[in-house]
Amino acid sequence: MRQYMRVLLGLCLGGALAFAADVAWRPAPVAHAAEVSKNPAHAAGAPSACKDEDGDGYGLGCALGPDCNDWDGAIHPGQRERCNFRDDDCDGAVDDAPECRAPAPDESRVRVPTGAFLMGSLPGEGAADERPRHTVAVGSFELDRHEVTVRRYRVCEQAGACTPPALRSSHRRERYYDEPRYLDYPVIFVGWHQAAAFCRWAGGRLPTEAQWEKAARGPAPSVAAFPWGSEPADCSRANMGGPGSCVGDTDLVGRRPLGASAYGALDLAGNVWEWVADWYDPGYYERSPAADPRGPGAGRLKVMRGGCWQSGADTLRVSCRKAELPTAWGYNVGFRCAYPLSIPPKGGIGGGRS
Ligand SMILES: [Ca+2]
Ligand SMILES: [Ca+2]
Ligand SMILES: [Ca+2]
Ligand SMILES: [Ca+2]
Repeated sequence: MRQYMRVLLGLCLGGALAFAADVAWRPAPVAHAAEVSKNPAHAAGAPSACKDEDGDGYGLGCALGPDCNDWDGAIHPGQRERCNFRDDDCDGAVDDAPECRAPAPDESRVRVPTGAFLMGSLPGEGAADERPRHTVAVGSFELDRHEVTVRRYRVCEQAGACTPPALRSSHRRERYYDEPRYLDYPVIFVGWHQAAAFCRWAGGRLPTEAQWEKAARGPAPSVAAFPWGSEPADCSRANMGGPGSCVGDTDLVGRRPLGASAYGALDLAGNVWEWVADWYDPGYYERSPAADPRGPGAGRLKVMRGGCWQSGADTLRVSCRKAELPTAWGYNVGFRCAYPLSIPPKGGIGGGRS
């Protein structure tokens, strides 16, 4: 399993390996085609073996039908939906029973005050490009509380300031970008330049790596591994993957208040990877400025942060770095924006929790 995750996700690896890993996750249509062709039910003449890893009767080629989570026998089609931040009945929607209510997402921002934080990882933690751990001073800024949603991105597109996503589906949903029920889900299939264009239109810019990691880690002396602290990652805090997979796709932004960072930002870990402004340099922390670093002046790969709905806990750590070509896009990649401080904060805008 660990090998599988490494190949698929590029677990906090250096640039070259992470780039190689990108091939496995970037093109959704190819991934779909591969899944379909592996399913004996769709392959004429193939033997009809039932591959049911968790023994609930559902799986590839099984008479009852496919399983959306073959690690967990309590999750399968026909199961009753429970309020557990997972898709128990495999209909592609999480906690969709009427009694499972999620907070209504909004376009509010959190405020991250001026101050130092501890960026990166100690020897023995994470990947080499996360080291050394170093103190970074970051000036105040605001950050979108949520990942940029389909709803917000569509307004930008309609205004003529954004170009459409490369694909209008999601990993498991044929219709996504044009489907009203997913308006408050994160926009996906957008490259770095599209993300940057949206943030300019919205009056901000992509956060720097340091801004993103500070918003996730909180002020010094915090060294917590996750935005919510040091408690283990699970579906109540992050839409994650691996054996504890929650959704197997994107989810409503802000569904998991327990995953809030010290400043109140949600879904920094999991759901979708988030483009940040910086070029990638695996050795940057050795020589980066101590105040408001903005990354190398040039490069080939851009950084993304936070892991996604496919990621295991190691990749959800706040210090994990992933690098991709700026032209890359994926069913698991989105972004959020940073803004200069609005003075004074008004209405629902600008109200950080701390
Ligand atoms: Ca199964
Ligand atoms: Ca199952
Ligand atoms: Ca559920
Ligand atoms: Ca469901």
